Amino acid sequence: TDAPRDTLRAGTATGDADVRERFRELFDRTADGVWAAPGRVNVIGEHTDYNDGFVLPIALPHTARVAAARRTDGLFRFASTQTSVGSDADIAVVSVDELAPGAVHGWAAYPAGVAWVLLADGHRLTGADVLIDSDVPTGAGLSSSAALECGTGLALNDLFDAGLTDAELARVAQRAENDFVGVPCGILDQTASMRCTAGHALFYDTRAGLAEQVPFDLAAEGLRLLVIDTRVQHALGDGAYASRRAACEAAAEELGVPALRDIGLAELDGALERLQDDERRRRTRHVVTENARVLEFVERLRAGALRDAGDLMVASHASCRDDYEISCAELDLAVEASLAAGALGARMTGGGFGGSAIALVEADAAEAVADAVRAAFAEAGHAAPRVFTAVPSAGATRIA
Ligand code: GAF
Repeated sequence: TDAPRDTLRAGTATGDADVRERFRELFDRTADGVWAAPGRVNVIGEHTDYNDGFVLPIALPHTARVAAARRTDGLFRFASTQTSVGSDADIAVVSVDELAPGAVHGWAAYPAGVAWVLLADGHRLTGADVLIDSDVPTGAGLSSSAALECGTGLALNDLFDAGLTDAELARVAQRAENDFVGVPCGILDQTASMRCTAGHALFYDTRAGLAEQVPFDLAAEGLRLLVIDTRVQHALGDGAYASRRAACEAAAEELGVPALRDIGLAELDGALERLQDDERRRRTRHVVTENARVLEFVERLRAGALRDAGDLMVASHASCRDDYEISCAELDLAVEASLAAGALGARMTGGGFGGSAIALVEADAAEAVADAVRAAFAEAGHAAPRVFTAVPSAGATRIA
């Protein structure tokens, strides 16, 4: 019999052999090892991380694979198969002494930033050759940056016996992005990349640093989670992300709490009355209700009622769109078209302003939902989206 048509296969992650061979060609030496760190989708809990709140990501099968070898002469050489194989000009070279914010630009700032943070923390890094081969879509809100950072962090941790835990490496990666690259992101993406496990969603309390692996076996329940990459490039560095974060911090200060996490659903109305500014009120309402939705989603997951959790995704999207104002026409269309075609729930995921949406669908409806989204995009004159299945995959690990 014919295999069912499946245009929604999960990631294309290859093994370690390719990147090892390319490392040898480029650097004319053998890699000491190969590490892999995944991208992620956040199932629910958006823009809650820097408010000390709750998130629920899964890791994607798409990874950044990092082949690396120690050097002893104080030089770092960073290369990417996406930009630089075979060409010396595209290798970012920086010495331990020169490594400082602003010294490295473009994609190489992410791995270089990780080395800089480790050095700043007193780890004795003496240089390394690093080649990165990633199939995490970039600019798609799927944490391609965190994958680069976490893969590099794990590699350097092993090469120099730094002895850091996954949670510590997530913080190192976040600091690289905050202080070296200059993006004021929270801890969601790096925690997902370091700490997710296959077949689970990671319920993470960003204040307590507590992680719980919640079984998220979509296939066993006859469900699929589609990722719809709108191909609208999102960028967190353009000020909109920072302004959301600033509004939340200002609201928390006005309310006299350390973070918006400290406002529960029961206190929301009172808090909204006390806030003077309408923008702060809407940002606060998003964060408080979104935290509550994460908790409710996890309850339903634990109760084996994932099928009934779609309404929380829909409410999350509306809150991101209307109160937090981080959606865009393509994300809204991806969600609306998915729901109209029978998705159980759908929402934008990640930072917003473009990037990807996710849709929870019955497995046997996946192709029809994907086709409906593609048709709606064509009809609206948008570029064709990239649609694939998100399989909850492993976090960062050494693969060779
Ligand atoms: C981006 C950020 F990097 C995360 O820290 C998080 O704030 C997310 O947007 C929104 O939930 O991915």
